[in-house]
Amino acid sequence: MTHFASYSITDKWPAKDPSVIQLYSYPTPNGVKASIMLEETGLPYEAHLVTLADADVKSSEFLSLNPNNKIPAIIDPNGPDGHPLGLFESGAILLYLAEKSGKFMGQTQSDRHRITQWLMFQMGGIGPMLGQLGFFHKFAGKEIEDPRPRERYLNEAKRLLNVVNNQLDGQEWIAGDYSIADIAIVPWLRGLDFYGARDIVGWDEYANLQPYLDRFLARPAVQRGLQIPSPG
Ligand SMILES: N[C@@H](CCC(=O)N[C@@H](CS)C(=O)NCC(=O)O)C(=O)O
Repeated sequence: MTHFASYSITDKWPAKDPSVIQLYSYPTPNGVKASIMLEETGLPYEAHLVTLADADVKSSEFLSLNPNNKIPAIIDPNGPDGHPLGLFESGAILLYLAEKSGKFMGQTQSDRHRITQWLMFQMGGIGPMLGQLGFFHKFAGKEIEDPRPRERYLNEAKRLLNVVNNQLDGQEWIAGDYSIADIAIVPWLRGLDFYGARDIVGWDEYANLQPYLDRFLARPAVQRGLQIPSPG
């Protein structure tokens, strides 16, 4: 089946080819997880630019797919039950695309669980904590005089970076082979530069982080995915 009748999002962002996966996103650390994964797997898809402006991400059309008003979100016209499947939450999207493509989830059931564990570590830890650090260090939160919120997120960011750094001792990727856990984590490490927060987290003290970021950025699919959808 290739119709999306229940998702009015396609009224505002019409599909040129309704037979392929539709991606609604913006190239932020959460957004590029989905575009990098789509580029890595080679699954056919079409990307739509949804900006973080209320007129896009809070429009009724976008909310028809993600009531949580956040990118990324996808519709697969050929979902597992033969019906279109809409999904939001970047972690859920990564798991789904890994299952659909049979890629980047390791070889064994144990690999699968370990990769899921590190994916959850990103979703519950790295993403929210580094995101809050960005808010209190670079954006509106930096005007708050009380130093405690910034310190709290800074300390938590450092603690989490130390966990990643230790896990990478003696291995190239976070959970064995390259996987969706890396696709989830590394865009957030890259984001520290955008937040101007590399120095305050002591980036250079973590010997394994820059080589990890470089390995990730050396992948052609990653380079392509980081530009999708083009913000114009
Ligand atoms: N847990 C969500 C977080 C997504 C998220 O925070 N998206 C941000 C951009 S990185 C967003 O859409 N913000 C718009 C808004 O909150 O209005 C996921 O991983 O998909």
